[in-house]
Amino acid sequence: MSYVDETIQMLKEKYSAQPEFIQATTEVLESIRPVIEAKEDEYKRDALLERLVEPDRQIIFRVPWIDRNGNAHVNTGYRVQFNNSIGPYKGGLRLHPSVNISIIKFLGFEQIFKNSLTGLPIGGAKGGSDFDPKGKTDREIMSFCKNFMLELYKYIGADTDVPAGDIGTGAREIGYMFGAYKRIRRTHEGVLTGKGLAYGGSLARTEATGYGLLYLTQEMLKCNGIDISGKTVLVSGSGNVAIYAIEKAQQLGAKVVTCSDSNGWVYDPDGIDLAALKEIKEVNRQRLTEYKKYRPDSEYHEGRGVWSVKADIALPCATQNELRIEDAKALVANGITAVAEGANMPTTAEAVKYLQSNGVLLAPAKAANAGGVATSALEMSQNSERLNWTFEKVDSKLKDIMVSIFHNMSDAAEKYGMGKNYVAGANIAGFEKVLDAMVEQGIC
Ligand code: NDP
Ligand code: 2IT
Repeated sequence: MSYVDETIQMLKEKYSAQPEFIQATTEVLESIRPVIEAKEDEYKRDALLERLVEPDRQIIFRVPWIDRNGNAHVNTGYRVQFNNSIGPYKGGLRLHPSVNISIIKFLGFEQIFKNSLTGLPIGGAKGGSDFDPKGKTDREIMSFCKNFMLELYKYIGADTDVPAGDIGTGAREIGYMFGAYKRIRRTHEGVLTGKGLAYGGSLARTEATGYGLLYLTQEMLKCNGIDISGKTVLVSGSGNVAIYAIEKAQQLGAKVVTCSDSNGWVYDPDGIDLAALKEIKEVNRQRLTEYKKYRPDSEYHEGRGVWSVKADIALPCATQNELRIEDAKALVANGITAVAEGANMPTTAEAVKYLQSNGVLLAPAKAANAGGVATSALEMSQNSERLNWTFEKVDSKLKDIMVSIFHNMSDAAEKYGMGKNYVAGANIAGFEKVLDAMVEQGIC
């Protein structure tokens, strides 16, 4: 059995209770097979793959917090520091009731290669908690965030590990966590990104993941002879990534006709009203059922269904495994041209294969949504030099990074004879730099 297959089998046996982690590692290991096989004996002797798939450390802790009635609750906090070969650990914090160690490990593993693809010096990590922010008051969120940081602070720092936002963690939560960190450590440092502009945040970080997704999508389409302008786009989700993906898609002349939340989805044939969506989600923190009040001609449907609409481009921007085989079949039947992943691992392995084998251009998450963490790294640079860059400067660097990520993954796919398999291209291009760094630093 080859070294890659041995490693996949070991993971399946050892972590059989961690399906998302197995899904993410299997995909990457399958993709990097040709790179490993070129020096299989050496890598096996040095347990390179075992060192790659086992996090440097996994921190799991208790987070007590107090609700509006004075009652205490306990959630579980996580920080998985996966790999710091190319820079300090970097990755977001997810607050969602579904969070468990499998989800945090898959996200941390993906982050290693995503961060490498940005070309910036950042390692891979992820954290979060099974705390559910929905329906909580500001004070309850504050109580949770302060208590979360009361433990997390021991393990992070501007040159050690720099967390950021993810599902359920936005500017409000980062602010409360930063305040707690600063008070405990007595130091005002760039320990978190996605900070408010008043205390060290970067312009364009809020927009970065969604904008970056569209910059990469635009480049991918352009290189395949397609103009994004005039195209019809499906977006899922209605959070940070979805909202700014819709904004940039509209700026580029495309028409976005859907968005969703965990309860249902909106179809607006005239194009999503972004001002209404921002007011509902960013200002009022309401459900998408409100959208019809702003746009009486739109449709609201309970449950899933975004991928059943006919369009040219699909941008899954909600969560993992939200685009399944039956969705892939519906998209292909409706003539979809491209899928670009705003969320992390939103497409199941089966759906990825189906889309690719039907000629759909598929930009994988670790490339397509890398604009968020890339701009986080630009925030770290600004914090280090104690300067703030203009929106235009950050946005233009973001665009350059996304264009270069597209070409790196496309070139890697080409080099290994994989045509337009951008999934494999991104995995290989992201891995090569991590590989060099791990080999040069010896076994540790
Ligand atoms: P938000 O919390 O701002 O928004 C998440 C959106 O996805 C909401 O509309 C939410 O609906 C929906 N959603 C979340 N979980 C589920 C679920 N289990 N089933 C159905 N819908 C769900 O998060 P972000 O926009 O920041 O993150 C979205 C995705 O993008 C995630 O995969 C994240 O890891 C990824 N990402 C985020 C980056 C960032 O910078 N923020 C960077 C790179 C990737 P509801 O409100 O009903 O829960
Ligand atoms: O998945 C991701 O890349 C993020 N949630 C952003 C991480 C970051 O450090 O900005």
